[in-house]
Amino acid sequence: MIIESVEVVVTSPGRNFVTLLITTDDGLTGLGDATLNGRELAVAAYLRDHIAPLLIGRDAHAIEDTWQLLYRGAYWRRGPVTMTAIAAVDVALWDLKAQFVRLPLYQLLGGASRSGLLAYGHAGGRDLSELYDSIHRNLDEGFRAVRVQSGVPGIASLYGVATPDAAYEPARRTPRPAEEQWDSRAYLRHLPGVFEAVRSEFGPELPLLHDVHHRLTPIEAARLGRSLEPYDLFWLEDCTPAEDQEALRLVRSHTVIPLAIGEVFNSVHDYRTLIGERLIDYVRSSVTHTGGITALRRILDLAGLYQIKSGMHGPTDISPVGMAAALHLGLAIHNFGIQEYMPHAPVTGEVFWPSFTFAGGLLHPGDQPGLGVSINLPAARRFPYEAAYLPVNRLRDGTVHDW
Ligand code: KDG
Ligand code: MG
Repeated sequence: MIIESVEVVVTSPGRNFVTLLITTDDGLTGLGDATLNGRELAVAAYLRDHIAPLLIGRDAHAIEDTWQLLYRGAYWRRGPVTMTAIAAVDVALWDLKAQFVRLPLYQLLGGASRSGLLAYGHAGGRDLSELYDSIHRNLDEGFRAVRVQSGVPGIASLYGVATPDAAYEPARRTPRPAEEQWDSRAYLRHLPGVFEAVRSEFGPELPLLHDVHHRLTPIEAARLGRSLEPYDLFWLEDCTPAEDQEALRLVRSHTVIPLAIGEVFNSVHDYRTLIGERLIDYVRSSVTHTGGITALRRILDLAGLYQIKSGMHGPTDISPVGMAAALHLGLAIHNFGIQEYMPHAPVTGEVFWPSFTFAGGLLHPGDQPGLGVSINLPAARRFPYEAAYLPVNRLRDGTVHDW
């Protein structure tokens, strides 16, 4: 199975996506997701200019060798652009191999370890009434676990909080990043009351999650974790800036709330302290941003030795191709925890045709050969790239803060 052509497709049905297509002399085409939110064109150029020429003529079956060639061979290692590009190649090659043997990809990863993947949806509201409505909508859609994000009095716009009339999408198609506000003291005062109210409204069973989005100092995060303990959260996510692995030692020593981290990581080395010292409970990395199935499987195997589970990142900036890859891997591994699932806008379905399903709160990758996703290229051309940025945060005095 020799690689004959490599194409990078940048398309924007509802939001920007970068997709890699690798076609072989057998006439098979494998797909990989290369979408890096707000920095899409950097990965597209990396793939087109620096990786595609190296792939032509190579054996598409040589997945591990190709991964090592792209990782070690660049000399410059790691980083989100590089690792997203490598991930796209890796996933496209897994897709090809599975299509070649006419099996759904999860069969090549060891077969199914469960009948479906527990998914969590996103609920958010500016106040309790909007939040309750949003949680009810998630339950009506079939979710059996819900992430809860709330407005905070005095903060005008906040990560994860939508208005009821519009679907939430943090990357906005504006020439410059939108500015949001942050106030840790106001947030720390308000949030425990929100979870107290949600628990008493929805009862003890429903798994509830929360994303702090990297905004607190370690001691603030420790205090938040303690104050949320009575409400039995499934996890507290990204409570401190993720790259500071040692910060979690302090948080861990003060609270027993389960911790999840890693959506901005791109390498096993980002996790060595966190996993080795059991400072987290869930690995948030996606296949798309962490070097593909080959690399994320290594991280999750290491995590499994420490009873740490997967909690793969699954917002809309993971394309349907990236989501399918996550589901095949999640179905096969032993230490699956939960899968984030933020369904794409209906218009995204004009370009990407996935075969994964969501029923009874569980996702399943389906049983088509390969990843089970195809791309409609004429439709993709109808949605040209539009610049979009994630917001930035400022404190009340104008200081830039982690978003
Ligand atoms: O690209 C950034 C988003 O994917 C991120 O803000 C979403 O934090 C996120 C989550 O948990 O889904
Ligand atoms: Mg997050």
